[in-house]
Amino acid sequence: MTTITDNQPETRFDRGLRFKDARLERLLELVDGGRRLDLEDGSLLMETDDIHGVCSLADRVRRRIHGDIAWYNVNRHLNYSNVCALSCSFCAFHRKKDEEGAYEHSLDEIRREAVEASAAGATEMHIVGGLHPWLKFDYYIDMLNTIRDQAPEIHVKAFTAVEIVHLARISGRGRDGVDGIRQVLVELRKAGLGSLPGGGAEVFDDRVHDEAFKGKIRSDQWLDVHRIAHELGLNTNATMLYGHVERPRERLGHLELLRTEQDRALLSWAEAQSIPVDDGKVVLTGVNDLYQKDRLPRVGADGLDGGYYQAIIPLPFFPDKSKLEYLHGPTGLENLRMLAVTRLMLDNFPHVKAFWIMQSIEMAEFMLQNGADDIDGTVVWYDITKLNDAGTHQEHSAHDLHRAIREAGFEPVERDTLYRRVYREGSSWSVRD
Ligand code: V47
Repeated sequence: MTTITDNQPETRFDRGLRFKDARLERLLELVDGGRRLDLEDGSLLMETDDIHGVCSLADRVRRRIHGDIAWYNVNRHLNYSNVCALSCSFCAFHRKKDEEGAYEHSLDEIRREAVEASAAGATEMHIVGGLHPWLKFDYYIDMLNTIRDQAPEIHVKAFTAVEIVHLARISGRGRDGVDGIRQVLVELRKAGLGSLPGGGAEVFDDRVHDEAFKGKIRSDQWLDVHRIAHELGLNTNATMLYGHVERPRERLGHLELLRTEQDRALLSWAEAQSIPVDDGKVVLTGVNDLYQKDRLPRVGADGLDGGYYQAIIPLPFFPDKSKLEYLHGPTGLENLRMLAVTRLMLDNFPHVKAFWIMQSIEMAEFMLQNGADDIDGTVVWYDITKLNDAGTHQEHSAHDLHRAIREAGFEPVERDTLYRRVYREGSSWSVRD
């Protein structure tokens, strides 16, 4: 039994939690009662000195949903081109067409990448790039067809919302309208698109938009793309890029918008699956709740049964070589707090991912104990950010990921993109429900 001595600060050892900041006790009650935290609660989580308390709350929720499991996948990221019509001030990845270092992958290179990924037993290719001013829509369709021809077993998670809007424009399917977006998504899905990654969301706020990524789509269009993808049965992810010019309240506003969107997405999804809904909401209650056998969102021949956000990935800003290089970027503690706050505010997102490429593997391990349940995958190639002067080759083997997850005290579970368990013998694998 633990005893509290007189010279300790006011603390409570209630259900194993000890808070230096007694204001967090009210949040413990809310969290334990499955009640939603509001923006004021969020502000408290962002400002309290008791980061340990915030992390303990997040860990509690994470364990309720995922128990002692932590997820990873065997994947490959592919950044097909860094040529971009935009010049966002936070971004060090983009190049103009004739600038030194500009590149675009040919279809042959993409074919080779798919063959290698398949031989290595990858279950997913995560594909994103800049808004290339000259590549035609056919290039993107051919890219998907090529991958499907070479590696039909691989799930292609590709194109951020801003790329989808760009494709709607260049394909002539519609300038900015939702009809063009829908048509493009339908065509991409036919060619093999399996889901959308969460990139490009940055911070859903007009002030921040105009200061750090003017020219990019605003939040309404980003959310439109994901909403339409959900309506078409595709699952998607979401991100938040923090630690640059945004304020804590703007981060919370971003999370709140995502939470509202996910409420709506889950409700429509549950209705489409004939899943009974209590009190007009779908609640995450237990380990892998959305994926229980009788509730499994089966992916049919044309992938019609998804339709919600799977994971949120908080992304820490890397200032190096960007126009915002004068900023220092978030500290490790800020990253930890943001991850935990994300877990606590997004009570309707099944997964919170600590992307090891941007957090470091050591920090991702630590984050598993503080709200995260996923660390992304083997990655192999990554060009958008480079931690500690890494090159484009940034890889951890499945063995490394296992070790990291075990070190953090969790059981590693390999998943596919839709969070189904993967059973593997070497490079052969299958998913079972
Ligand atoms: O969209 C760009 C961000 C994102 C910088 O969906 C930067 O599973 C920090 O979205 N500093 C790409 N971030 C990464 C991404 C992602 C990663 C892992 C998994 C998933 C998923 C999605 O990186 C971009 C942008 O928001 N980014 N430049 C920078 N200087």
